[in-house]
Amino acid sequence: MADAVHVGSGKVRELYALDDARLLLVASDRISTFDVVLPTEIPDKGRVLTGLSGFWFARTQSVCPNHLLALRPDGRSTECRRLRMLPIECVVRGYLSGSGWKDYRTTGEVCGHRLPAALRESDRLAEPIFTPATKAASGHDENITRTQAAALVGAEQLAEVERLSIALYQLAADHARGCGIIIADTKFEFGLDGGGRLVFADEALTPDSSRFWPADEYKPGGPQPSFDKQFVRDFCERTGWNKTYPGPQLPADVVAGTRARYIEAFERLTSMKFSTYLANPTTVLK
Ligand code: Q0N
Repeated sequence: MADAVHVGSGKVRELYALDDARLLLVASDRISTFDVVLPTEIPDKGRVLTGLSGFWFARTQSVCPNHLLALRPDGRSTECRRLRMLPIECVVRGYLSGSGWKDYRTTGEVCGHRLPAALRESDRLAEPIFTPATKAASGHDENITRTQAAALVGAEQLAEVERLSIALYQLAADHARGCGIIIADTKFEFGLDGGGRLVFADEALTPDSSRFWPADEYKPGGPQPSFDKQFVRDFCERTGWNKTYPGPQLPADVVAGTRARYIEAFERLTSMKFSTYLANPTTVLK
């Protein structure tokens, strides 16, 4: 890290340049809810998400090349290839939730996909749909149609990231379902390497980039509990917090319960003990 140059910040991650060709992505233990980063951290959250991303990158190589070069021994830092990122977020939805549900309710469509009438909140879709978004000036993601996305990246490029996104989602959602986790939706980012080839980048199918739901509690017709953040959300609702900065501090039992849920997601999906990952992060790549 001595000569890594800080080049960017997300809400809960930091990006450093190692050299012209490589970046270091560092996942913190910060947690956000209702779009606000809370003052209390969840110990090991960044390691869980880094390990899960590594797991999915290793298991989706046959679908799409990715940016991962190495996981560092700290378990929270990923060395990756430096790419030219596409200016769209590649969202795939297998279930109707969040902004997808909101848009469907008001227009009957999501990003130009006309859906059947009378769907309920959290219903499973007959087929997963590709629903791209852009980073709006506000920092908030804004859903766009595939026609608008094609204007940003080109029709050919868009068709290819749509095909890859759906294939990645289907592979992961099928695996997760066998582990008792519904991946309701997820957001992918792609970049281009020096040869103009598409590369799967950023984080891969983590609870921060996706909606994870416990399958045994799935009940369409309303919002679903979050696999990872539900204790935090419930606590925040109980405090009467108005969901603007700053957020409340979390009590120890909420921190411990939330940490346990992240680790449970890791262990269910990877079928590996989290302690094995901590002892040697590269084990998740095998
Ligand atoms: C990159 N972002 C958006 C970390 C995540 N492999 C790459 N090459 C070039 N640029 C990026 C990547 C990746 N991944 C991705 N920004 C730059 C998300 N960031 C926000 C800050 O924290």
